[in-house]
Amino acid sequence: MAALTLAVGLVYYPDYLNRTAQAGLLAQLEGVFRAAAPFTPRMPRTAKPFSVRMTNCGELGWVSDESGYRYQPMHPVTGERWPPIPDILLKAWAELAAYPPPPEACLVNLYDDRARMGLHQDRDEEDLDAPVVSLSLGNTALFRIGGLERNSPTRSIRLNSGDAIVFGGASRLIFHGVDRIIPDSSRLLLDQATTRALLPAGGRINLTLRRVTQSRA
Ligand SMILES: O=C(O)CCC(=O)C(=O)O
Ligand SMILES: [Mn+2]
Repeated sequence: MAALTLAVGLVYYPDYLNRTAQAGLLAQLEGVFRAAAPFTPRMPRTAKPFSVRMTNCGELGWVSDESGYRYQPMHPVTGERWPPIPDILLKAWAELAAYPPPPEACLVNLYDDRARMGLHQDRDEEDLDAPVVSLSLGNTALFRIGGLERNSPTRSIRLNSGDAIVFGGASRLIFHGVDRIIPDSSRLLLDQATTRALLPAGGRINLTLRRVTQSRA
């Protein structure tokens, strides 16, 4: 498995999942979408809708609305508990996180080709010793990576279908975001569109695994 260290604690795994594993993961994600339909989060205070749609699996899910950002055990629209995290994702955490407590939350971000995500830090978790493990499926994202300050210098990399990236240690709180999605850069979601009606027929899916509560005394 190729691993490129981009900064201390920031490791990029190109082609972490091969095409067969990506299709297997999509099959498992279809069950997640059936149990927890994607919703449109809103910005705290302003209630402006995100361009990204989301759902979650795991004991806790990340949500955002007028009351703020938070983790909660239930879907904000249906009030149901989130479905379990698919095996392929638990295995990715076991292989890539080097952190024995299992992930509690997997945020599923759905990007259409016009969606983006502004520069931000992942800092709603209590356990900042655990890394964040992120996987990409579908169209390529131009992913911006900064430093620990909002105005630190940034660079961008392409996250392609099957790639993984891990933010841990000294890079756990780096600023990052998605500048844009490159249309028609992957066939993965198009190819399964006829057989898996619940999945998006294009765009990009990002899976972000996190430990939320403190797992060490
Ligand atoms: O879509 C991505 O690659 C990043 C998602 C992200 O940073 C987040 O959900 O916090
Ligand atoms: Mn993030």
